[in-house]
Amino acid sequence: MIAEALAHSKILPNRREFESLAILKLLLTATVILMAHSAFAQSNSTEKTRYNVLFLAIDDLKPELSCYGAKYIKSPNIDKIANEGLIFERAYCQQALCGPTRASLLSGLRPDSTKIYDLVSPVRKHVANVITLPQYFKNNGYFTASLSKIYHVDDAASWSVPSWYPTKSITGYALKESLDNFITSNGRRYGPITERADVPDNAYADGETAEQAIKVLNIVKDKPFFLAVGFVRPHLPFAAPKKYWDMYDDTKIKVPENILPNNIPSAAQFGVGTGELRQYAGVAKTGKFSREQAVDFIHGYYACVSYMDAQVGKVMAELKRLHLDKNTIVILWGDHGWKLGDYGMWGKRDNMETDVRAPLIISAPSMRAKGSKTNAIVEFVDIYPTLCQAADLPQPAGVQGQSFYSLLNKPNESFKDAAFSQTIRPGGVMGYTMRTDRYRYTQWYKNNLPIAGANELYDHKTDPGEKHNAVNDQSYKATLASVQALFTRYGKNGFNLTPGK
Ligand SMILES: [Ca+2]
Repeated sequence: MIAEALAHSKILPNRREFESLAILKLLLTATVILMAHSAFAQSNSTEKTRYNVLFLAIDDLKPELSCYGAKYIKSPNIDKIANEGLIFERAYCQQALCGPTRASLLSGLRPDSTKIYDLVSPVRKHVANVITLPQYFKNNGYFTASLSKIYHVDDAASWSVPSWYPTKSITGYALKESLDNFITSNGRRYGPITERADVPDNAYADGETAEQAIKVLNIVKDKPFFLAVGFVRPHLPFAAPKKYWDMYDDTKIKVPENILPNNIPSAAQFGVGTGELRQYAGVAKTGKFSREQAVDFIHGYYACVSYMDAQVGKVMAELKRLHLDKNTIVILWGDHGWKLGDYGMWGKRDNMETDVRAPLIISAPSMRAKGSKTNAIVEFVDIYPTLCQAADLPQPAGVQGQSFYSLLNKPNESFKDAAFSQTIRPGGVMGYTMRTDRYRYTQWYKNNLPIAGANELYDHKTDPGEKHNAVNDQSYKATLASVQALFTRYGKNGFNLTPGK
């Protein structure tokens, strides 16, 4: 039965298949886990006590949470993890899109090494023998399991048992009128952009996922585990139970200024990610959104954040009830940022702070900086070696990040002098961006050659919102030269080297 289930896990779902998988109920049933875990327990009975990892992956969560200073957001459960852990104020993903950012984080390789820039390629497409983060834990005697969306395209070799998916579609709705309102766009079916149904939490995927995580914790509690739990809200559509919508008052929601950065190069195709939101039923394909619509979108996003936060809370409560909080490293990360009306845009895929800066919180039993924040620049590619060190495993070979474990004890130390991200555009165009302590510098390339004049410089000291591209300003001439020198030092292809001290 285990073999049969494992055979199923070789299915590598793309985004569309992901939903089909859910429908097929490719469930990691309690029985399967129990059998696999029992066999595992016998073979590891002499293991010393080790730290578990609870790996919470949140889809499209931007760092707009109460613990990040956005006091109007109701995120008490994530705030609680932050109170017992460390908030990374300046954590950067390597590409602001689900597939590439997850493939990069989980492999410890930058996008130019995984060569995964899209939503359909499995992590091993170009690096067949890569040892992924969960696989490394598995190889070191851990029981590893994946619930809901962890990879964008799953990787069976990462897990001790087949991945589990909720029966409710990750893009699902609870109301019949929503299901009756589907439209077809680009060959895919899209429902309404928001839904506020008076339904219990488990009427949507994330509620089901929390329930499954609780079941799994009870099964694996006695042995070292790496449990990856993915929550799919606040990713579109903004569908969440009504009670979470009721936590926010429309009249108090602020809509960001609808102003594009000036002098942005055309190669950037700025805001192209808004196309995702425009696919949903009832959303205009072009033009500006009314203030009323913008408020509705933001309200929906906030409701989804609070709904997801409540599910995180259920899993954390069970971890505590089982006394596993004493020996479990908890990491919560959003896979990239999101423009929630920033610049009048909606979505991801740009090379801006709004897109590549993402939430990252780590709570480890042995850390000293509990309840702190760090301004150190860290990259998602660093998470793999960091978790290995936190769990007292040998440093993995071949990863392109470096462990920032020391920040968990000394959050005021500096770490890297720059973080690097990239984003792809059609026609062989790729933009690389570098964030230093004060500046963001971006250079666009076509077929690996720099596009003349297609670069950007933002000064966070005077322009934290990245509204003014100062690359042609005479007053920034010297700054530009020094920032470009650093960029050149790492090199366009130097993104595959480990930057830092
Ligand atoms: Ca995402």
